[in-house]
Amino acid sequence: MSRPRGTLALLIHGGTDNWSPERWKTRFDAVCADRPVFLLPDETLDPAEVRYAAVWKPRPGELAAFANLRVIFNLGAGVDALIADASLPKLPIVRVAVDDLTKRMTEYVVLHVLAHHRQEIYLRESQREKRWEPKTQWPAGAISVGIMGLGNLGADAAEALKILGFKVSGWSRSEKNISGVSCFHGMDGLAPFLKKTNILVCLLPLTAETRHILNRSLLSMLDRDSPLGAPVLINAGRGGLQNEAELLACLNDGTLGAATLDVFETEPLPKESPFWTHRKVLITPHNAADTDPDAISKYVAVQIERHEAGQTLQNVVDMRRGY
Ligand code: NDP
Ligand code: OXD
Repeated sequence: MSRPRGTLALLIHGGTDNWSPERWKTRFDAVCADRPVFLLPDETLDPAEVRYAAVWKPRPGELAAFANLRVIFNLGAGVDALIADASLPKLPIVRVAVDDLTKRMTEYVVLHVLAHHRQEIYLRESQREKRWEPKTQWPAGAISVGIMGLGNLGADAAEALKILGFKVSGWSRSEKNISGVSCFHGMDGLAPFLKKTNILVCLLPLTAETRHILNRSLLSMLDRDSPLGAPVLINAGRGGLQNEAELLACLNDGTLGAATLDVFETEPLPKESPFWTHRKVLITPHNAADTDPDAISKYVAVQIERHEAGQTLQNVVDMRRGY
């Protein structure tokens, strides 16, 4: 006799193209074979039937309605929005850790490190003003890139930057050993890490410990002694990691030479934000690494199969650490 296949409910509140709930439903129907999959809201669904929920930014209280829920699948890597819900059932939360997402983020990090290294802001301005005035170029080996967060995303980006010839270092909570990368960890390791960093890439999760970590005091510690002159910030982690008033002041007074920002405290970034028109800032609309429904629905389906076969779930969030 075949095992009963637990019902999967999809709660997706995205608003952007890749978060189209119908697109996710189509993908989950394809990979969950004979498992019932419901896209909520759906009045035909008895909440007591639901064993699994795959979610993106569910509304506070929404998940508490499923009395027999077993596992929550967050459809992205960052769980900050999900775990902010005080009524969240105390169940395992599985987050996304898939090669597809990792490689997309590495593309983004490489693109923006190279953009700053190869003086793209200056060159685009020159083009607009029809100025043929090249500045001296320097080799990648003259620049130290420091990555905050050496998890799935940070470690992969570090490997790619290393291959391009940058000096690469990284900072994490626990000790790491990555060949060719200078690894620092913990609060004691933060200042020495910053002191050797010219381009700071932030790929940290947003937690109680990391909120507003990108502030004036931290940015002032970055190394200015490189051909870039003033250091550069690339933040593709979460907007809550940056103190935006201090970041803006650092850009205005030269503490920072430039920044690439993919994430903001308020998203979409309000039209009146000074970051939109700042000449030292490159902005992307929180799409450094798109969450791909094909890759991620397959990942969730495999995790559910593992769970039903009595195996351990992978990439379960540690609620004490908050990521
Ligand atoms: P991981 O959990 O794999 O890695 C997180 C890293 O941050 C780990 O190295 C961890 O250290 C480190 N870290 C966490 N807290 C601290 C701390 N207090 N001090 C020092 N280091 C700390 O996450 P991912 O790499 O998968 O993702 C990182 C973040 O990227 C996500 O949480 C999300 O916010 C963001 N993201 C953004 C996207 C975008 O499009 N902009 C897309 C996808 C993700 P340790 O290794 O010791 O645990
Ligand atoms: C994520 C994101 O956390 O897309 O996966 O931001």
